Amino acid sequence: MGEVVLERDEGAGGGEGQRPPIALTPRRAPLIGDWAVRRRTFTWRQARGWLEGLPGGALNIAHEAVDRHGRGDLADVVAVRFLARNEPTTELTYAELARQTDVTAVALQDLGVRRGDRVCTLLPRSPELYLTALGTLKAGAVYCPLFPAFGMEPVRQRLELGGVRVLVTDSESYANKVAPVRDRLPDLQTVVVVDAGGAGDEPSTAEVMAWETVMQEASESLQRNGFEIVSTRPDEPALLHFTSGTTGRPKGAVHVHEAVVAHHATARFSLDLSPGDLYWCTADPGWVTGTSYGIIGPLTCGATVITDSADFDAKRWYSILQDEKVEVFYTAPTALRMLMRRGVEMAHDYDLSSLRHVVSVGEPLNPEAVLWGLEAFGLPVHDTWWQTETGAIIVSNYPGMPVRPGSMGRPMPGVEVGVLERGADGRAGVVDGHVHVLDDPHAVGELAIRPGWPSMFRDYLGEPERYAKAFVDGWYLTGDLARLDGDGYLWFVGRADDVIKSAGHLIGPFEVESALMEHPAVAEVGVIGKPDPLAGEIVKAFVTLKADMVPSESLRRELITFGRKRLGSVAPREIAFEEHLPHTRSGKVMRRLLKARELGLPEGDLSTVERPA
Ligand code: 6R9
Repeated sequence: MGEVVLERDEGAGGGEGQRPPIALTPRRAPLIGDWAVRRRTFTWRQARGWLEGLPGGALNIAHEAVDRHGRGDLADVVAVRFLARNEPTTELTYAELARQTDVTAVALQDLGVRRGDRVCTLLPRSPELYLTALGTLKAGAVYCPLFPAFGMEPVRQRLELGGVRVLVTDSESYANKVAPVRDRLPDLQTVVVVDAGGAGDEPSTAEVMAWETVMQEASESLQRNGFEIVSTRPDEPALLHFTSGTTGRPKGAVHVHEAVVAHHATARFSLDLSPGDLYWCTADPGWVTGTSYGIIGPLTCGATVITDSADFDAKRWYSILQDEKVEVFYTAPTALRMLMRRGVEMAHDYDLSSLRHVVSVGEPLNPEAVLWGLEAFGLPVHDTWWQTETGAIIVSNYPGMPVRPGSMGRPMPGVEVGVLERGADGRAGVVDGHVHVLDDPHAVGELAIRPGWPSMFRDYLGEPERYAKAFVDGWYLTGDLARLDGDGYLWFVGRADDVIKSAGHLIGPFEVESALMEHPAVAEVGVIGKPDPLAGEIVKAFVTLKADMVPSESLRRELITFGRKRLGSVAPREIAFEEHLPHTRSGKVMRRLLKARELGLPEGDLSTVERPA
C-alpha cells in the first residue's frame, strides 16, 4: 500500500474551507503520467493511433474492443466474467467474445437489421446483453440499452422514439412491459427472448423468437457464408442513449464510432486500465456509464471486466472485491454512501489488498466519502465528472495526482472546459453575441466544453433544434453549475435546471408528471428532487386532484403504486396533495418554487408567479 502524504497547503486550492489535497504514492506508475505534461503533449490523433482501425479509414467500436484482441495476443485473456446471484459464474475470453459477437451480428442481419437500424436490450447484465451490444456494432447498427428497472411507460416511449427494430429481452420483461404495448410500436419487427428455451419449446413467430434458435441458425449461416465486420465510418452512428431533460420527451443522445477514441483514452488515463487488469464497473449499461466503462472502454484496454447482475448488497460487494481480486473499481456515490453506512469495520473483514484505484461518477462525491475510502480501501476515492452527452469522462481526479476531496478534478487532456457567466434565466447567457468565460476562481457559472472531443454526442435523435440549442457561441453547455479554482480543479455546485439525480440516475420531471397525469383522479402534478442522505435526491410529486376527488391516504398509496407500475425505478417515492400548484404566467408549474418551499428556502424571484399562495 502506498504511503499517505497529506499536502497541508491550504492556500493552493483557492477555495474557502477546503480540505487539504491527498497525495498518495501510487501502487504502480499511473498511465497518465504527469497530468501537466500530458495536457501539453496529448492529442486525440495520438489516441487514435493507439487503436487499429479498419482498411480505408473505417473505424468500428467492436473491432477495437473485441476483434483486435480476440485475434491477437490477448485471445485467451478473459474479456468478461459474469457473476449472478444463485447461478454459476460464466466467462468469455476475448477469442470467444470475438467469435460469438460475429454470430450475434449475423443473427441480427438475418433478422433484417441493416446499417443504422436501432437494436435495444432490456436485460440484466448477462452474456446476451454484451453479445447484443457488440454484435449490433459489428453489424453496423446502432445499439440502445434500456435500463431493466424501467417500467412499461419509459420502455414504450424509448422504443417508440428510437424507432427500434429489434429488441432483445427476457420473457418476464416481455410479458409485463412490451407485449401490452406491442401494437403501439409499429417499427418493432422482432423481439428476441433470451430465456424462451430452445427450438420446439415455444413456437417462434416472426415477431417473437427464442435467442437460442436465432443464434443456432446464425451459427450455421456464419459457417456457410462467413462474416465480415461492417466498415463503419468514424462519424457513423453507433450508440443511442436516452437521457432526461427538464421538459418534453427524453432526449436520444447519438454517439458515433469515433467515440471509441475517447472511451479508450479515458479508460487509460482516468481508470488506469491496461491489458489483463481485473476491473469492476457496478453500473448498468442502461446508464451511459455501464456502456462506456462497463463494456467499451475497458475492453479496448484489454482488461478483464467483472460484471454482476445482482442488486446492491454490501457483503456481496466486498466479497466480489476480495474474491475476484478487483484492481480497479468504478462505482457511484450512492453505493459508496451505502457501504459507508455499514461502517468501515465491515470493509476490514475482507482482504481488499488487490485494489489499486477506486473511482466514482454520477453525483457529487462528498469529501467524507473520499476520506472514508482511505480508511476502508487504503485509497482515496477518485471522482470523475461527465454526462450522457459527453460520452466519456471529461473531468477527473487522475491516479497519481493529488486528490482534492470535494472536487471533480481536472479536465481530460485534449478537452477545453470553461465556466460561463449566467444570464437572468440561470443559464449561460449571450451578451452582445458572445458568452463570457469567468476567470475568477470563486465565481460560479455554467460548465461548458469546447466541441471537438471524439465522444461528443452528434445529435438528439429526431430533434435537431434541441441539439442546436445545446451549443452557444462555440461552447457545449452542460446544464451544470461549477467553479474552476486557481489550480484548474473543478468544483460542482448544482444543476442549472430541474432535472433530478437519484442514485446516480437522471430523471426528467416531465416524464414523471406525464405518467401521473394519466391517473383519472389527478388534475395536475409538479415533481421535484428532494434531498436524501443515501440517494442524493428522491422524486417527490405534488398533486392536485380533480374537482370531485378527495385526498386520502388510500388514494396516495394508490398513486404511488400507479407510478411504480408505470415508471418502475423512476417513480416518485413521495406524493403530497395540494390545493393549488404555483404557476408561471405562461402556465407552467413552478418546480423551483415547490422545491424552495419543500426545503424551507427563500422563494426567490416571484415576479413570474401567476398565483402566489
Ligand atoms: C455519467 C453520468 C450527468 C449529470 C451531470 C451532473 C451529474 C455526474 C458528477 C455529477 C457531481 C460528479 N454528475 N458526475 N455531479 N459530481 N462527479 O452521470 O451521466 O446520467 O447523463 O448524468 O450527472 O449533474 O450533468 P448522466
